Order: sequence, then structure tokens, then C-alpha cells
Amino acid sequence: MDIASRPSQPEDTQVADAAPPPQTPAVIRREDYQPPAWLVPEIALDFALGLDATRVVAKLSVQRNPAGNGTSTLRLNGDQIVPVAVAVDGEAVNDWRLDGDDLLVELSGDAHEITVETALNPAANSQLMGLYASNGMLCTQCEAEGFRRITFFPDRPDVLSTYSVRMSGDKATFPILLANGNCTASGEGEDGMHWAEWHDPWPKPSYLFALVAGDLIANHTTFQTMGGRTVDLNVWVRPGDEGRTDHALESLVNSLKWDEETFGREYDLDLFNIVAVSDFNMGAMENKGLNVFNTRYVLADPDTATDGDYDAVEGVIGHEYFHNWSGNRVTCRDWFQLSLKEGFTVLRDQLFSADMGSEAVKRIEDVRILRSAQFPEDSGPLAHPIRPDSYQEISNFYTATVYNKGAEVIRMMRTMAGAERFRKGTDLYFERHDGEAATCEDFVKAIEDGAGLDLTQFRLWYSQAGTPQVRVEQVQNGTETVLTLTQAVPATPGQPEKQPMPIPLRVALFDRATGTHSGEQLIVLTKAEDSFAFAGFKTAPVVSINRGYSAPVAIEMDRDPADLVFLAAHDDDSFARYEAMQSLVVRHLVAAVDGALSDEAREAGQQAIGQAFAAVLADEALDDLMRGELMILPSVAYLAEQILVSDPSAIHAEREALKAWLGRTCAEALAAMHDRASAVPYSREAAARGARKVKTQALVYLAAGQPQQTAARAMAQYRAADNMTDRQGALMVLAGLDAPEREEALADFYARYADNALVVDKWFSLQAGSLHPRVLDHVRELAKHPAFTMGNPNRVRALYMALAVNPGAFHDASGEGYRTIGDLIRRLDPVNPQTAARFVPALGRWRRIEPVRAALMREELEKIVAQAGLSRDVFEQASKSLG
Ligand code: B3K
Ligand code: ZN
Repeated sequence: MDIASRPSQPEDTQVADAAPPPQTPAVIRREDYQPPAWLVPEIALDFALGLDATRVVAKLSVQRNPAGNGTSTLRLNGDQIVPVAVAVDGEAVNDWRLDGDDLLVELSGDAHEITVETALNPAANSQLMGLYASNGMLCTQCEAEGFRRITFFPDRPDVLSTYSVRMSGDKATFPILLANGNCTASGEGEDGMHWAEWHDPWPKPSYLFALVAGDLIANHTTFQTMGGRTVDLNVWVRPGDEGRTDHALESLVNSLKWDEETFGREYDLDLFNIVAVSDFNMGAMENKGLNVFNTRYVLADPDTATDGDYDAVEGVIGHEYFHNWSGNRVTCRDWFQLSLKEGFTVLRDQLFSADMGSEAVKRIEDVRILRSAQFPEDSGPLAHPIRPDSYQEISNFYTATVYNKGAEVIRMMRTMAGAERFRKGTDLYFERHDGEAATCEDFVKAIEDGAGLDLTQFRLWYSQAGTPQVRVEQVQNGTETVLTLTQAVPATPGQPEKQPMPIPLRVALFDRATGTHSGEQLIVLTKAEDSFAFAGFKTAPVVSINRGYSAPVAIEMDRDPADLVFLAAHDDDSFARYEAMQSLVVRHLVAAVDGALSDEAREAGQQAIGQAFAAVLADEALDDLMRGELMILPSVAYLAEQILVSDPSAIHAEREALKAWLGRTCAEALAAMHDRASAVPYSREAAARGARKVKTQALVYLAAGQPQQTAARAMAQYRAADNMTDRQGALMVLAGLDAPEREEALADFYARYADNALVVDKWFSLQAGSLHPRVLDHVRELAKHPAFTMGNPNRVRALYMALAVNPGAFHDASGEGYRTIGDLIRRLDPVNPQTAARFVPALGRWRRIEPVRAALMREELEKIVAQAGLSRDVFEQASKSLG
């Protein structure tokens, strides 16, 4: 078919000479949602692939949507692409228009075939959205709005199409050609070319489209589904990496099996491909039948991946696979509904990881992430509800709030319903909405109907931002214990007033004499203030509340430190035990930072913590994985949350001083623990993983307490290491010490792993995140290291995100930490705005920081917003942070 060509349009560049991005981008509002005017039931894409020149011919069968506004104008979104040619029903047309980046075509009837040709330069696509080149291969990333960088299309999640893809390219460069669905045909062309055709029978939104072409090798197995389908599973990597794919493949098999057993969800194609790419903006992407992953969440072997890396691979493989139902079969109506798929899928991956390993440890890890990443978001200038009301750039809303708080909100429904009734709700949700683009409201309604809950008031969790504060007062009236609970949801940007929300709290009351309780209860606080009475206590019991972290709230309760020591030693809920230990430390450190501690009070606080800490070290009933968790002090970010306006350096200094005190006080027990754990041979079994965890924890405390002596111990751990967990743990400790062993170990590590990008990332991170007093100098030098590049998001994050979350260095009184991150944002923005924008929140916390540092942070934000041609991504984050 002949389609008209427009020679005046640049044909060979992905990045057209774009107008400078607007400084005040349009605000998109949830309340303005309109159904699409035109639907696209089918699309055929033909790619002529080349690393620096790819031609795309897209054929869209479009139909007027009876539920739309009836317009005869078809709007196809584009982003920095230009149409080479446009045809309607096979006839070339010239009367199309561009409105900004969008292509507008006038249509006379109700159904037409639109053909558009575009020309792309994947090698020049440094944003890593759309079609781009990575490490000699081609791959795509379309969520949220990347498809419009490939071809013109109604690029919104409520337009679902059946995709047929043909691609051709040089066989030597691209021996493997992959897309969504099943491969339906392939063949050889002339001059070393070959081609493949793929068809995905499941209608999907454009954000789930994927294509990969390159030199890849697969680790393969098959899986028999509960319905008897045999599925081919492949993990594709660059040749040479295949020896590090077994864990990913095993995790994938476990994911398919778990989703059948736990949620009754069966896989629906004969093929499931995962491809690992080195240049990727985030963790992974759930494209239908063709997940694209950051290598970081695929590659693992004992020599190069830590136990934490293994867990992350398992979790992310599970997460992306689970999206096949929660995200793909039921997708989102619009991007405001993002938590519909992300919150639910995070909950699903959390439950999966808990079932694969230790439920108790997993819960603690999840809460730690929530508190150090989401709590600061919820109390800062970028706070938003899990279902936001407006955005300028949707990429900025892939946040800990939408993901992790979103998961907590759905977990509360599960807690209130119980696992069985919750499952009835999710079954109903999948049954009702399979094949649809749904809303958060659809989900809540399905859980309400299926699980038999009244969630009327609970819906507030979707619309109100801010972490609720729950105050607990305990009064003893004779043999009755009364808990009076009050809740307050803090004001957040655009939401000055809040209503009380239902807060489910698991509670147990412990008898002090026996150290036991007579059963856990679930109470739901629905009012601003309410009282709950418990009969049968001769003396005031010790209250264990929000067990299992049943609600994502902050509990405030004045209590005797002895009660916390009691719970840290006796609580039979592992999370509550951890929480008691954390509260003990939080109270002490907050008071210390406040200058409110007399010498005696400091001594008493330390003694209480030391007593609980020593009990944790000595408790033979504890497994080491849990012991390791209980040993970790609350993060500076979480501690800073407890203080209205803080000096993060002071918090950091107090926290380090406590570590040093514990290291000195418990030196003997810690050294014995290090010796014991060092004798355990490497295996992936829980006991051996636990031993590795406490081994490095012991080293951390010993290094804080006795730095010089510990350097030798750490170096011995480094030398003896036969796995990355031990080696990285030792190097982390050494990187923070001013000792000759530091340089020796860092040089050895780099020389040993210079060819392994993921391990070199660790080398950058350990230095930028270290406790060393000269971190900022190290970062400056590392930025000039030949292995550093701004083109690879993993490398950028390895160096600079490690710095941004390193409280000592980032908040250095000189302001150099802020300047380093400010400079980075300005330099990275023109290369990769999405990754650049991720660094802004670190500077955006200025209102909660003491005035001298706050002014320095503001200064950086002001320089950022003043930069000409700033992306929408960074503009939105920086301007809201100043606002
Ligand atoms: N859905 C993707 C995230 C896409 C992010 C786009 N900026 C990965 C995930 O959450 O599974
Ligand atoms: Zn996800």
C-alpha cells in the first residue's frame, strides 16, 4: 500500500527538535476523566529494526466509541516523533495536523483503518522510554506513556487492542526477535536479514506492548498449569550471563504455582518470556507475556549476589508475574487508578515472599521500607493519596505511597475480612472485571460484596493523604483495662481537613506475672476518639497494639521503658517484638537529639536498650534471620519523622553513638556471635542465611565500638568470604573506617569484579553510602572514575542515590551534599528526566530540616526550577517541593 511521504519532516531522528518544555505543564485531573472518543480493537505493527534507524508502520483499526463524545477528530498521542506518512483506509492523506506532539486526523465514518509510519533512532533515546538501544540490543519500555514515542496512538490504559507484530532485522545483530504473545511465523530474508511475527490474543493497553531484539540466550523450563496447559518459561540474558539465571527461573516457577494456589489465578499463554536489560529506569515491567527486567532483578549467583539480592529477584519476578492478572487481565481505567494494580500487586508479592521465606522477617522488612520511604513522602510537600487527584507527569506517581501504602490499605481489608473471605472478594473482582480497565472503586466494591464487609468509611483511605497518628491511653478501672484511642490525620498539601478513618488494630494484653496473654483481638477505631474495655485484669497489663503492623499508622503511647523491654523479650508476635525494640530506641534517640536527656536519663535509656539488645543476642529461641532484624536500629529517616524540625546530622551522630555504645558494651557477645556465624558454611538455607546476617550485623556494631580492632576482623571476613553477602558486608564496614584495610579491600573488590556491572554498582554504592568522614570527596572522585556513566540508571543510582540516603554525608553542614545532588539533577535532566526526578524528594524535605540547611536545600531547588528547558518530570517535583 502506498502511503504519502512528507519529505519536509525529519525522518531519522527519534528526538525531533522539540520546543523547550513548558515551565508550567498542564495539570491532569482525575475528575476530568472522559471515556475515549475512538477505540482501537486491533493494531498491526511492522518494525524494520536498526539500532540507530528503525521504521515503524502502524495499522490501527479504529472505531467510534458509542460511549465517547462523538467527535470526528481522531487524536493519536505522540511524543517527540513525527509522522513520515499517514493513510486512511489505504489512501494517503495530507490533511492531518499536529497539536503539540499529538496527531489529529479528521474521520468521516464510524470505523476506519489508519496507517502511520514513523522513523526512530533508538540509539539516541537516552530517556529509556519507548524503543531504545541497550548494550547492543533493542528493547521497549511503554508504561506509562512510552508507546507514544514509538508510534501515534490513543496512549491511555482504557484503550485495549489486539496486537499483531512483525519485525525484521539483521540476523547477526538481532538473532532473537521477541514480542508479546506467541510467535506465529518466522523466516529468513535477503542479505542476512530475518523476520518474525508475533500475535497476542489478549487485548491490552499500549503500555503493555513490548518488543526485544538482540543477541540473547535463554534458561528454559516448562510449567504445567492447574488447567493442564504447558507453558514454556524462558529467562533471556546476554551470552555469558546464563549461569546466573537459575534463581530467577526457579522464582518464576514458584510464582506461577503460588498464584494458582493462593489466588486461583492461572497463566493464560503458552509462553512466558523474561528478558534482562542493563539500561532500565526502574526494576522491571510486566508487559504481557514478555516481561522486561533490569539485570539487577534477574542475575544472581552466590559469588556476585547477596542474600538480599536473591530475595529481591524473587520478589520482583513474583511481582511482575502477578501483574498478569492484577494489572494485565484487569487493567486500570486511567493512571489515577495506578494503585489498583500496584498496591494490590505489591501485597501479592509480599504475601508470596512471606510464603517462600520467613513471614515474620518479611513483615518487618516491608514496614521498614514503608517507614523510611513512604512516611517521609506522606509528611512532605509531595504527599498524595494512594489514588491521587491530579498530576503533571504520571511518572512521578510511581511512589512508595501508591505502591507500599497502597498495599497496606488492601492488607487492612484482608485483616478485617480474614484471608478466606478476602479471597472471595478477589475472586469476585477478577470475575467481574476480567478484560476490563477498572477503577479502585471497582476493587473496593468487589471486596465489599465478595468478602461481606462494609467499606463505606474505609474508602477514605483512597482519598486522604497523610499518616494517621493514633494516641493510646491506658487506664485501669478495678479489673477492667480501658484503652482510649484518638486518631488524627495530619494536614497535607491541598487537604487541610481530614475525617477519621477506620483503623484496624490487632491487640493483645499481657499479664506481667506470666508473660502471656489470653488471645489477640481485632479492634477497629472508626471515630476520632473511642474507648475499648477489656475485663479480667487484676493489675494493669502490658499492651501490645498494632500487632503485625495491622494498620499503617503511627502509634503514640506514653509507656514505661520497662514495658517495652518486657515486650521486646516476651511478645509472641514477632513484629510487635521488633516494634517494642524500635520504640525503645526511638524514644531514647529523639530525647537525646532534643537535648532533653540528663546524664542519668541517658544512662538509664542506654541501659534499657542494652538490656533488650543483649537479650536479643542471647535468646536461643530466636532464629538468626529474626535476630538480625531485631538488631537493626531505626533509620535516620524514620527518626527524623518523629521530630517536627530536625538536624539530621545530630540524629545521625546520636544514632552512631548508640551503636558505638552497644558495640563496646556487648563486645564480647558480638565477637562470639561473629565467630559462631563465621563457622557456618555457605548455603541458601535459612539457618546459613541467618548466620550471614548476624555476622555482618555483629561486625557493624563492633566497628562502631572498636573501629581499629574491628578493621582486622572485617578484613578477615572479607578474605575468607566465599560469597557476596559476606564480602559485601565486610567491605561495607571497611568502607566506613579510616584504616589501611579499607583501600586494600576496595581495590581488591574492584579488580575482582571489574567486568561485572552489577557488582561494580555495589562498589560505587558502598563508598557513597559509607560512614567515612570524607564521603563527599570520595563521591567527587568516583564521578570521574572511568566506570562511571550518566547513561546507565543503575550506575547513577549506585553513586548518587547512595549519597542522597546517606544522612551523614548528604546533610553535611557545608551544603556540599545538597549541591552534589542538585548538580546531578540539573545534568541528568536532559539525558533521563524520569531518573533525574527521583532525586528531587531528597532536597524537598527542607521544611522539616533546621533553618541553615533548609536554606541550602531550597537554594538547590531554586537553581533547578530556573534551569531552561527543564523536563515536566523534574519541574513538577521541584516546584511542588518549593511551593
Ligand atoms: N509497572 C512497572 C512500573 C512502570 C514505571 C513507569 N515509570 C513496574 C511494576 O510496578 O511492576
Ligand atoms: Zn508493579
